[in-house]
Amino acid sequence: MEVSVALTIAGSDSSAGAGIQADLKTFSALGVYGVSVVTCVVAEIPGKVSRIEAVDPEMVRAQIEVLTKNFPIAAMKTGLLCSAEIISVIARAIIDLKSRIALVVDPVITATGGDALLERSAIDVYQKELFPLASLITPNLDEASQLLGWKVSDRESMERAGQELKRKFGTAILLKGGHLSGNEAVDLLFVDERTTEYSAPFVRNVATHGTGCTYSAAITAGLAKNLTLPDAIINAKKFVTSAIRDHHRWGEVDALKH
Ligand code: PXL
Repeated sequence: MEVSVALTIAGSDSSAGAGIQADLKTFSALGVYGVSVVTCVVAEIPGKVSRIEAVDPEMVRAQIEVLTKNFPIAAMKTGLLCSAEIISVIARAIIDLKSRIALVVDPVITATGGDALLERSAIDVYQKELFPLASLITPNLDEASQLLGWKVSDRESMERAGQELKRKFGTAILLKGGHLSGNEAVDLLFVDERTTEYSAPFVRNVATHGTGCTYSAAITAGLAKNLTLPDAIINAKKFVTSAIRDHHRWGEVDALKH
């Protein structure tokens, strides 16, 4: 049986709820074969980053080269990219694939717990070099606020922000309102002249570490299977909502109590 292949370019999360690990698990759950390019290694548990170490940019380039030459990659995504230099290397390595392979850019800037994951100077390079290659960019409200320089905090400002980001970067924007207060997690897709709303009941009191990674990986899996962008988003929203609802819990580790 032939299986579609998707590529993730992202960081490694030691707790495996986010990053490369979340992406590969999502690809696998959705019947897509995932290949990966590691950009950095993060020692962390949900809510607490203890150390980040970047992979040598030349090693990032080598991983992309060997994969794109040898696998029939049908769609790809980026997650945590760590530094300006790594973003630049990635943009140069994938620029020739732009017309053939859909690229979902999850503009990871901070962890759900608030820890900074990306060098400040890297945000500029993101906008100049990587965003122009994207088929879809998936900021949450914090990331949209950082990209625009003003606070996106409610439904009305989401509408304005989405239009402005779409115009600024010339591509489709999925603005994720999961951090809004209210009973619904509402996301807005801005593509061409249309705005489409995707909503799901908000699940409270759950550690949502890795939700953004899982969502963008599920969209990428849908695109790899040749779904249209709206259909890929509908399926991905269902997948991430059930992943949050059916979350795992684990017991306390004895060592942590001392
Ligand atoms: O959820 C954002 C994220 C992305 N990628 C990696 C991460 C995190 C959050 O901690 O560790 C590798």
